[in-house]
Amino acid sequence: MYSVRMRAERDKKHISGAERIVETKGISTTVSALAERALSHEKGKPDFINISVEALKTPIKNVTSLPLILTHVENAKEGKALAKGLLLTLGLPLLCIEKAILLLEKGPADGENMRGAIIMGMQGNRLEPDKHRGIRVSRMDITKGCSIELERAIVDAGLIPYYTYISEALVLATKVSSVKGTIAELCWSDDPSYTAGYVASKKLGYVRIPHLKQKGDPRGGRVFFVDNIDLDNYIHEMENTPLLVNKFCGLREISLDKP
Ligand code: PML
Ligand code: MG
Repeated sequence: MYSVRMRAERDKKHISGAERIVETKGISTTVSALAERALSHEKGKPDFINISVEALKTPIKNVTSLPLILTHVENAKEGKALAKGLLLTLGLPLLCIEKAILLLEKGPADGENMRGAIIMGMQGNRLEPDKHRGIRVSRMDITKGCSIELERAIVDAGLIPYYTYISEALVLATKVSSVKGTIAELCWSDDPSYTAGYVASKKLGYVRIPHLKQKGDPRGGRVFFVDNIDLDNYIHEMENTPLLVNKFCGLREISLDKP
C-alpha cells in the first residue's frame, strides 16, 4: 500500500492538504485527483503544490470510526458555548479551553493559521515544536466499504454537500483520539465559507457543531488536548503510523439540552 499526500500553498501560506492510502493501481488516479483538488480550492490558486507517493513500510492499523454525533446550534456563539461545555465535561481545565478557543480565533501562528495542529498540555502550555507548522496528522484513510456506509448516513442526515469535509475530519479525529494521551480535540475549519467544526474524544465521539465561527472568517485550526505523553512518541505516531478506518460506528443526533 502507498501513502499519497498533497499540500498546496501560496506565498508560503498553507492553502490545502489531503491524503489517501491506496494500492499500486490507484496511485495515478489519486495523484491527479489530488492535483485537481489543490488547484480548485476556494482560498485561491497555489504557487506550490507538493504531492508525494511513498510505500508504507509499517503495518496498517485498522480501526472503527468514532460515532458521528450531530448537534444543532443557531450561530457561532451557541456553537462555542456547546464546545466549551463538552470540553469541560471531558475534564479539561477552563483555562486550557479558553486559551485554545482564543488561539484559533486570533490565528495561532503569529496571527496566521498553522499548517497543522496545536498540542496543548493540561496547563494550557503549547507543546508542538514548531508554532507555524504544528503537527500534521498523516498516513490515514477510510476503506471503500466504510465510506459507502458513512455516505449513506450523511445522505440521510441531509448533509451530503459536506461529505468530503465530514469524512476527512472524522478519519483524522478517529486517528487523533486513538493515540494514547489524547483527551480531546477541538477543530473548526480554516475555509472562509465553512463554519463547522467539532469536539472529538474517545469518550463522547465526534460531536459535529455546525457553527463555530462566522461565515467569511478565514481563521481555523485544530487543538489536541493531551495529558501524560511522551512528546516525541506522540508526534511520531500522529505523523507516521498508518491507519485505516474500516468500520463506521454510526450516526446520531442530539439536542442542545441533552448532550
Ligand atoms: C476542514 O477540513 O476544514 C475541517 C472541517 C471540520 C468540520 C467537518 C464537519 O463538517 O464535520
Ligand atoms: Mg481547510
